[in-house]
Amino acid sequence: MTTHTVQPESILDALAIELPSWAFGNSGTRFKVFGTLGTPRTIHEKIADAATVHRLTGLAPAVALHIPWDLVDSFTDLKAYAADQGVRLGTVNSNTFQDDEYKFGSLTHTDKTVRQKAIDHHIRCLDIMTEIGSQDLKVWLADGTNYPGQGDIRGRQDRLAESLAAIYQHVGEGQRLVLEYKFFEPAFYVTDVPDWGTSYAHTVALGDRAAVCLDTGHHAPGTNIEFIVAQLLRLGKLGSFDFNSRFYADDDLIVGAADPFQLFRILFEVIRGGGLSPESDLALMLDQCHNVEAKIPGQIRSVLNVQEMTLRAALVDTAALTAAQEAGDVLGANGIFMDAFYTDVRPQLASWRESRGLPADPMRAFAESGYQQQIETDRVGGTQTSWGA
Ligand code: PSV
Ligand code: MN
Ligand code: MN
Repeated sequence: MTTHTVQPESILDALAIELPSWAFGNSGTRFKVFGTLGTPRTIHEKIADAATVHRLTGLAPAVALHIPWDLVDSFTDLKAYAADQGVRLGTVNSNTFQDDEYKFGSLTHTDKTVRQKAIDHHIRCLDIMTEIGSQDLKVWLADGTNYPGQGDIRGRQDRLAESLAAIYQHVGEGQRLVLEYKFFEPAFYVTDVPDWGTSYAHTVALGDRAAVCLDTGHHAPGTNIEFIVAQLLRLGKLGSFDFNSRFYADDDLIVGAADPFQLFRILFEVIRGGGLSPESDLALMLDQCHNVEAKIPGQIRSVLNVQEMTLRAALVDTAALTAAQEAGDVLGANGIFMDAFYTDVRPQLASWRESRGLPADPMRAFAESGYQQQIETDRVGGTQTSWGA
């Protein structure tokens, strides 16, 4: 049995959380998308906002792109722009859910021309990744059906496997395809990649350059997510996380807001399974939208929540825990676990920040920086970006 124990300080130094470009754009529900003063009009402005989060927290060195939302003429120039801002370009998210042709599916579609269009889109994303030096192609599919009998469940899996294999041939050295699952929405009956088992089966069939992406908001209520984390890490197939939190469905709220204890339990298994050790290539990312709250502080709060629960999880006395578990001391073991969860690490994190030249209180530092007022003055005219555009 391999148990990974870590020094809390080294974990803090290693923690890096990618920010999604779309978190800085407007977002909402099907009822309303509210515009906000200062919202980025371009990917450059999104990157500038993401870099601000990193400058104040030291936690967010990369920005994930969504193609075609973040398409530019020159990705080489965009890479240089990001570097100037102090961040790098990270995961590339594909998008096969917005074109009319995809009404009945993309990689699973019965029409070969539609499947080929979706495959070609992913190959284009891989080319962009090569240009910007990005590791992960994240594939989330909206494919599925709404009514029993509407589609051939099995045939759709076969076509999915074939399409993924065609994309996988183009995954270069140092690159990975991470396949994200989600139990429902937009499809309400069958979703073609609904759960970790399906994602696991497809990524095992593809090979070593494919792994599972676990989005914390993509499970049925009551699902034990930390169990899935433990299992996928054991199997060497947990590629990446999309962090967010939810009360009901795929709410995309601030990670750790709805259930900090769940986040703690997940991060405990991440550490336990070696996901934060130096040799791990597990990628941590946020996948959130800020519909009513301020976006940049929303992202700052999110990465701080992940950091806080990571440190608490690292504080679990694993030697004492193992001893209690092996002695059958149920309440003792649970008590050791809970002691770490209830530890207030905020003063320790403030000192960690100060020792690295970061503001002790990043939320406050942002509020006092004048950045928000500046972007509200500067960003007039043009079209504000939003989820889906
Ligand atoms: C849709 O559910 C979704 O939120 C997935 O989680 C993707 O990661 C994200 O959109 C971006 O495509
Ligand atoms: Mn996601
Ligand atoms: Mn989602």
